[in-house]
Amino acid sequence: MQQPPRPTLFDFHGVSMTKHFTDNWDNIQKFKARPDDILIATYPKAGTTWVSYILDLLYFGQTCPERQASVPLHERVPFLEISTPSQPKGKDLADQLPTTPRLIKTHLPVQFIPKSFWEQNSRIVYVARNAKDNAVSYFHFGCMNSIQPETGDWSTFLNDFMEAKMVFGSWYDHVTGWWEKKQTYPKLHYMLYEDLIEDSGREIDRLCSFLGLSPSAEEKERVTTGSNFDNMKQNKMTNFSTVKVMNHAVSPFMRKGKVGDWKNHFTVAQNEAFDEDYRRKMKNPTLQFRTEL
Ligand code: PPS
Repeated sequence: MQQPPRPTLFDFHGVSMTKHFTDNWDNIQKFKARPDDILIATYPKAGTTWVSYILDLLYFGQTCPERQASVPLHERVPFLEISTPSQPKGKDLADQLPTTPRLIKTHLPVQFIPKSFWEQNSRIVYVARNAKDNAVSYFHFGCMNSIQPETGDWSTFLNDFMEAKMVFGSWYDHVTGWWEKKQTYPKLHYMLYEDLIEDSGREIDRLCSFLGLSPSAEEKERVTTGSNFDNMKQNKMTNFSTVKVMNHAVSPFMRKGKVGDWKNHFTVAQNEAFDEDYRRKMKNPTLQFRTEL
C-alpha cells in the first residue's frame, strides 16, 4: 500500500516536532486531567509500552479481562498528543476512556504538559532509558514507522540525535527536565528501563508502592509474566501489529528489548564522540544511566 510522504521536523517553541503531535495543540493544552489519572511520560523508545502494560495489568488485568483480549493497548492507554489522519486523536480517546483510573501516554517534554495535570496533582510515571540504546531503538522505529521523519542512515541519525533533531527534541533535555521536576513534584515516579530489565519484580514493587497498590503474590506474578518481552511480542494487543503506519517486516516494534544493543551499532569513533558530547550536555551528577548490566 502507498504510504503518504514522511513528515518533516520544525521548531516548535524550541523543540523539534512534526505536525502529527502539534496539529491538535490547543485542545491538548486544554485537556482536563483528573486527580486519579496516571500519566506515563517518556522520551520515545524508553519503555513506554512496557510500563503502560504493567500499569494496565495492575489495574485492569483481573477486572476487565475482555478489554485486555480485544482492545489494543494503544487504545486502552491513549497517546495524548497524537493527531494523524489514519486514527482517532489521542486527546479524544483519552476524554472517552471509560476506566478509572485513566492511563494516558505522552512523549511531551515537561514544559509542554497540559497544566491541568499539575493543578489536579495527578500521578505521573516517567520512564527513561540510556541514551545509546534509546537512540538505536529510535532509529529502527524511524525506519519502520511512516509517520516518523526520514531517518537517513545510522550515522546521520546518530548525529541528528545528538543535535536534538528528533521528534520530541533533545533526549538530554527531556530526561533532565523531568528529573528536575521530580525534585518539586512528589507525585512523579522516575523509572529507568535498565532497572526494569535487571529486576522487573523489584521495579513493579516500587511502582506499586508509589501507586498505593498491594497486589497479592499471584497477581504480581501474573503482571510480571504477562509483561515480559516474549509474551508482549506474541500478544497482538501489545505488539502494535494492528497499526497500519508500522511495517514490522522492516523492524518489529518489539525488536530486541535489551540493554547494550548499542554495541552492535556504534563504531568506536561514534562512541568516543558521543561520550564526549554526552559529558558536555549531562551536567547533573545525580542523574546516572547504565549502558550495560
Ligand atoms: S514508543 O514507540 O515510544 O511508545 O516505544 P517504547 O514502548 O517507549 O519503547 C519500545 C522499546 O521498548 C522495548 N520493550 C521492551 N523491552 C523489554 N521488555 C518488554 N516487555 C518490552 N516492551 C517493549 C521494545 O522492544 C523497544 O526497544 P528495542 O530496543 O527497540 O527493542
